Amino acid sequence: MEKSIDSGTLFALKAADTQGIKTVWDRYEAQKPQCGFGETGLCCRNCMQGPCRIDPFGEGPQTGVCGANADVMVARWVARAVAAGTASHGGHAKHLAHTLLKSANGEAPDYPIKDEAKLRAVAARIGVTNVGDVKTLARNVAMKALEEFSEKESPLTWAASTMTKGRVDTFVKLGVVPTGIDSVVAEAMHRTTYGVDADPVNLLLGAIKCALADYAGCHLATDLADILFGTPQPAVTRANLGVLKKNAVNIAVHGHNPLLSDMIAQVADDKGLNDKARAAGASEGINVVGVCCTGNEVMMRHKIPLATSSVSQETAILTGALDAMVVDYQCIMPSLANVAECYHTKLITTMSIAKIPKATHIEFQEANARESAAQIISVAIDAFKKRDPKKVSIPDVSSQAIVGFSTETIIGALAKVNKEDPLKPLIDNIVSGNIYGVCLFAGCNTVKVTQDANYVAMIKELAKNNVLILATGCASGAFARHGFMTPEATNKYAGPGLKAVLTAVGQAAGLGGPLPLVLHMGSCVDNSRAADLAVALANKLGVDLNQLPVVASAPEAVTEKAVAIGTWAVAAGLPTHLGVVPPVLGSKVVTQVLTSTAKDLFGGYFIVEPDPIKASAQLLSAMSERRKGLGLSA
Ligand code: NFS
Repeated sequence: MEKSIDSGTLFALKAADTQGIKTVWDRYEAQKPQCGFGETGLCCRNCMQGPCRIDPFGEGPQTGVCGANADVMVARWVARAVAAGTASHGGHAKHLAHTLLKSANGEAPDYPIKDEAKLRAVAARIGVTNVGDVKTLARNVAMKALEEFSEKESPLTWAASTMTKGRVDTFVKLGVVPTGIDSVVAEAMHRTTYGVDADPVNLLLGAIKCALADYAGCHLATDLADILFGTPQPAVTRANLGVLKKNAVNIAVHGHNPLLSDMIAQVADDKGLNDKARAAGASEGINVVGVCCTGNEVMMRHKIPLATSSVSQETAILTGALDAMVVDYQCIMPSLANVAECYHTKLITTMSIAKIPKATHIEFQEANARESAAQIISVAIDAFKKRDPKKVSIPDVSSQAIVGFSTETIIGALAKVNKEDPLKPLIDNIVSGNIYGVCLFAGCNTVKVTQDANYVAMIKELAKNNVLILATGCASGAFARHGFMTPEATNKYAGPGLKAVLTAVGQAAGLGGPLPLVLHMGSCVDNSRAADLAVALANKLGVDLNQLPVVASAPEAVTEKAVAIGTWAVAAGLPTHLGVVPPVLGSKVVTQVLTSTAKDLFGGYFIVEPDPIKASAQLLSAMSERRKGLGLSA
């Protein structure tokens, strides 16, 4: 199997081979064959009477020591994975909420309220009406956000106020309404520990409840990031390793929270620091690049180019030209420290909960954010002085990427076509079939398949069939690196109906050509933006989400966060494709519930299909079914 179809990645991996540096692909080989019990979800380590395992072929014991059977083991894994994902997005959101509160209280002067209009819009939506001045309003919004984390009497505001009424009613009916983000995570841990919930279906409903808290956490993170850093607007930038510069101090921001990356991006413009970089021999000054989801955050708000993402994160260091990789939390492979050790690159950790041995730890202080950022950049400049020119080899590969299509931007662009009723052009084109449906691509890159191959195969197939493509997270990284976020891609790959719509909207919006084939909506938490767009469409049409020809796909899902997002997408009513098989096949009940029963309960369901062409066909047929249901041409 090829490791990747990305020429930047392959170029860097050659350097690794030549120098004998191990990467994620080597470590994956070393793990093979991976444990069959684990692969099917039939290994339990929840207590110390274990580990217990169940033979998927029906031989040997059919329960663990406590009596938990295959269904319980697998369902517990799903619930715990969702809980971990929810804790991650929730932690990210809470961090922003604390900072917003500090900002309002004058304790974080480097984080002013940047988008007052968004603050007011969010406040109105969540029912914060005792307005006062901006600081008071921000304080009240921050307090309300922080209340979301512990158990309340009422449903989570950030879920209830952003979903359709039909969804909320369904969640109430099925008993899956979350009332606190952290409290639901705790509940998921409780019900999955030794000797609590032993009903697989009940466990899965618990997982769905937790996933809905994850949705609220994602939405909160998006809202608060927009308030503090600005709602994204379209920006033209580039993606792939070629964005690293031989004559600059190259700093990669990697991880998730814009609290760190946005501040580094801001401070990197400082004249004094750039002079310092030039004095050190970097004639082009400081060059910040992004990796993974935080790369998406600064890409859409500061046009910071994206170096790489997810599975290929080590390649940024393998160019020999990266002076510092600055990380916060999530999706950061510990192996970065070993790769960095082979070069002059400083790996800088910044968060107390995410340290890596051999990395340099510089605790990031929100109260002195600019100072912390300047300190980090200075370390990178010092590292640059130790760069070995003989080891530098940057592939001359990068693609243009037009990014930053927040919901507000998309509706703004549509308003150029119809000022009074911006959603009407979109709806009219869905009705006419010019747009057959909408597919949101999300999630990661995995070492288990050829990197990017399925993304590229699927987008060609769907775009040809006039499916409007949205993307977030590392999915958007893949599309950006391969040139799919350009008007040229629209001209080349969109079916006639889709091309006509993207061209009309692009021209009305003053772009002088079509919108890019992929509308980049941001990071993983920004899947909430895609949900907002779908909710707006459903409300406008007077239907529920489970009736819309809207689907989601994670062709290369990896993380527990992806499990959480996929699960709330299903609960939100979307047919949701996974291109890698999750460890659930050991339980017939769980497999059946996730791929079939869920459809009866929520309308959404998982489609597991590794083959990209077959997967596209299944998504198209799911859209066709929805179109028929709405009485549209299928
Ligand atoms: Ni989301 Fe995947 Fe990580 Fe972002 Fe990328 S690996 S689940 S896409 S960076 S969170």
